[in-house]
Amino acid sequence: MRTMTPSNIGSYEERLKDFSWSLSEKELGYKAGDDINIAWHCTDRVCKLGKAGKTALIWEGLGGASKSYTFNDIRLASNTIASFLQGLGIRREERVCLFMDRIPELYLGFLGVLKMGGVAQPLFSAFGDESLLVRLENAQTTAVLTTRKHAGKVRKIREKLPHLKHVIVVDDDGKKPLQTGEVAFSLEKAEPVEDFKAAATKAESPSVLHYTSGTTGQPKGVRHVHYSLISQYLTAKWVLDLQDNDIYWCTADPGWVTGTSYGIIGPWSLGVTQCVLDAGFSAEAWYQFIQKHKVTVWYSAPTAIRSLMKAGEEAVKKHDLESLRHLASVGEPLNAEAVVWSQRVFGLPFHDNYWQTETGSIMITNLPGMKIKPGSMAKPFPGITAALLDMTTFSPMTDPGKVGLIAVKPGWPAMLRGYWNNEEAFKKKFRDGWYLTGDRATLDKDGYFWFVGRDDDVINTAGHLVSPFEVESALLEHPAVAESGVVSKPDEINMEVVKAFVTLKPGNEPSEDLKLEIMNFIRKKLSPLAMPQEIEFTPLLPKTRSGKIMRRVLKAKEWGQEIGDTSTLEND
Ligand code: 6R9
Repeated sequence: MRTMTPSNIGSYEERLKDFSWSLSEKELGYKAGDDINIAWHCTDRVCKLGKAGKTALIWEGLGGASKSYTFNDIRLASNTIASFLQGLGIRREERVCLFMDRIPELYLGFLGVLKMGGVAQPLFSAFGDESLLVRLENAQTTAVLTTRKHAGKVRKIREKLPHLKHVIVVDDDGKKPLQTGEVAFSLEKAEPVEDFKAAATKAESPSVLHYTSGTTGQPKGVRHVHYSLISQYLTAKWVLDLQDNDIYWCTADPGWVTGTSYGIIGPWSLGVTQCVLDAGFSAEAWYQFIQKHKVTVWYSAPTAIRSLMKAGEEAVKKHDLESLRHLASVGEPLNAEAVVWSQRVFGLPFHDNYWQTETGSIMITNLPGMKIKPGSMAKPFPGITAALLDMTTFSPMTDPGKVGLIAVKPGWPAMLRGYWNNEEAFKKKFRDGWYLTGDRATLDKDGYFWFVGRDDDVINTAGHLVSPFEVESALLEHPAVAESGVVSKPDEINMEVVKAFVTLKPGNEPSEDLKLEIMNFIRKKLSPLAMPQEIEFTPLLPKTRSGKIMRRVLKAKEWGQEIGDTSTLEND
């Protein structure tokens, strides 16, 4: 039997009443003007609070390799890495890229960079040399921390990167000589640095540089500062409900903002134990992992949840997942069907929450204790003023069901401070005192937000706006459908009509009959205007590395257009 603990947030309404971010500042022992260093907070401070011997990280790699670190271990490791980087002559605010698989050094290196005042630039290790080049060039990166497995890609582009002074290989085995400008570092062999004075960074000192998933246009470097901790700490505490005894698992790679804000900073600043599984997706392996480590809080994404649904209920039943007590999801709209499914098979709903690389922390969310309306993102986090703006006048509106632009009042601690080297793109994100997310939604009479689509994904058929999410969610309810991507295709009369790309669950074969059956099934759920004119079965949908369906790629095909930047495409 599951034991239910009272949630950290208690009552949402009560918290709204007198909310101030100073609550988070106080809990973190921070006052305006003080030094604030994320890495110090995640390690030294947690140790000072008496958790030095508590497990911080349980790591598992491919083939069963595993390691475990206490908070004192991660304090020492981040000291040692920080001191090594300083010793190389790397200075504060210089960009240091982390380019490796999800091995412990990625997490410890991230903290090490922040501790010495550098700007951490985590990138997906699966990136090819071209994708890497664009981002290192743009950020004028000084150093890259990598492994033997990925160093070859850095070598290929090294000559094109005059700013790149140091390539640090963290798992050198001495077998193959390193090249000029490359240096070996080993956490195991290095003398642990007991005392390292964390850089005296201030609230506005730069901390993390994340390149956006780039579902549209060129990837942009999103600049964050150390003060973001104030948001990340409290959202991790209230939305993820992280408590002292939790074993937390965030399935995101730190190449994606979810993997840093809530895969490093949030949980560790709270002194919570987290697990990392450095392996690709497999339902069996994931359930095994939860069972083995008795994971209590699980933060994942719709793409993974849909894959679990595809794998079926039998896989769930084979495992003891009773340790789970709270589930959350981010990255894409979470289909109502996925929430209903998770409630049925795990006995717990996934709590959807909405935010962006740019927002740095969770904005709109299903908080513990709040009524869940499956398919809705629910309400703004306390301290977040989110609204829907009219698409032509840009003034806030509350008419239930009317599609508007999701906007947020600037000023929350984790807000981006700019795009790297791209002031113009940054300016475009603001209008009439609002930060524009580039997404659209509707509000219902209870003030719940319902996601419609990204600005460029919404379909305009004969003047009617169709939400790709709504069509995709209807499709997902059909038992044969695993996933779908819905886009517009050109049409002489209606300008645009709806087309659905569909992948099938195992045991289903594409056929004209199945298409008809699916059409008839969704006809009952959708308005006639939202009905796809065409369904195309496809074995695979194009996705970003963070698991988002790249509708832009599907759409370009329909419109005979250039696909544009595909550096974040997962299956390239
Ligand atoms: C954290 C993250 C941001 C974009 C965002 C929106 C989509 C994220 C969502 C969601 C509907 C949710 N998105 N969460 N859409 N419901 N719960 O994902 O950052 O990679 O920058 O993506 O993802 O379109 O604008 P990022």
